[in-house]
Amino acid sequence: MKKPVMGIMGGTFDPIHNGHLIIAETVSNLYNMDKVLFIPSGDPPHKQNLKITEKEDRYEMVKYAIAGNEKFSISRIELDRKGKTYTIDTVKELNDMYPEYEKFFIMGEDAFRQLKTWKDYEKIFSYTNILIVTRSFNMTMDIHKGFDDFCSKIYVTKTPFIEISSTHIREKVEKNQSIRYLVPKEVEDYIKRNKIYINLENSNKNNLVLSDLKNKLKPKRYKHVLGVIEAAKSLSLKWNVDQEKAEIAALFHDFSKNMDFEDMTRYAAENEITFDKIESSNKELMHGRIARDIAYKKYFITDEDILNSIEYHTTGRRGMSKLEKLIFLADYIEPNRSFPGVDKLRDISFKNLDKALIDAIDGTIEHLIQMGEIIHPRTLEARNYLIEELSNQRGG
Ligand code: DGI
Ligand code: FE
Ligand code: FE
Repeated sequence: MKKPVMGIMGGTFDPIHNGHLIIAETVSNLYNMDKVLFIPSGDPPHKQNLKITEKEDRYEMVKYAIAGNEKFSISRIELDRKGKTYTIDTVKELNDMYPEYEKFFIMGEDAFRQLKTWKDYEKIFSYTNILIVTRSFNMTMDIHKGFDDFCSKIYVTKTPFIEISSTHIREKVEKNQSIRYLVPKEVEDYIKRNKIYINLENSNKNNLVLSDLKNKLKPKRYKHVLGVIEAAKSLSLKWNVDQEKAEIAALFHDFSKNMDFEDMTRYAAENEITFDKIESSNKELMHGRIARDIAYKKYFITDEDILNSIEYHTTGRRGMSKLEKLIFLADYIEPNRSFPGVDKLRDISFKNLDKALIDAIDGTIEHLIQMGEIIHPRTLEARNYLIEELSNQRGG
């Protein structure tokens, strides 16, 4: 009886695209494959220097891409392997798992030409055939050269020439261009939903704000804002807060920081912003409120929670939302801050949000006392409220 046939499609799949799927479908038909196994790579030794997307995201994208094709399936063997992953380990493991199958390890021509640099490449042939996919047979005339002992294990197949590359797709997403028809719809949705390949410096919407900020702020302050965005991003992941909201609030929080006192007073008058007596004599206590107004009026940010986080980032207030807390803290612990104790506070920020916030507010208050400054009641209310809450949590 004929052995069942299996194709092995390894790859980074960052992201998987229609080119991969068309190749898999083509060879699976040509070779009467019963199964094509997609194996997203773990930590590929050949791509050490490149930044690779979180493996679980790559796994999910492949899963979505192959759903609905009963011959296609996915394996975690490389993702779950500790340390570097080598193809030799993978094909050996597959041979143990599926001894009854005739196997074809599918690879592109360029990769095949590198094969001799792979770990134990000769042994690979004892576990599987290799199936080289190429755009044109002319280019592969000499492909067996140097592989005399393994000729019978090397197959070459022409597949449709589809010029789609993962790199190209990542660039398109970064530039906010469409990737429709390049990847399956479900993969496109996954990328959008999880904001994969969007890097803040490059994404269009925030880019506009950033370039405005760069003009308005002194270089050091601009750097601070980038730091707060970074800190807000990691805190939002840790504390399950909407990452996009956190980034936007961080982006705007010090928007008016380098305005001078007269401009702030004028802006407030023109925009019907009222300040209490303590605030109206201190530009530090005004910059958050004005930044809120600019974000709302000039950049159409309407989310109340984002706007409050911008407004109250300096003093805090009673009953702060999680996002407000997070922005206050991100401002305090961002990577460019270097006051004594900042590392300890960073540590606490990822363990106990309220505790970290109290410590940060205490730090501010101590600083204000030393400077002989007036403490705004909101700063005190924020602290008292948090302490009450924390003791209620402990008591209840
Ligand atoms: O804008 P940043 O420098 O990134 O940080 P921030 O907005 O938290 O603080 C700005 C300044 O405002 C800082 O020097 C501390 C000061 N500040 C914070 N709370 C109070 C305050 N100043 C007074 N007078 N009263 C407060 O309650
Ligand atoms: Fe500020
Ligand atoms: Fe700030």
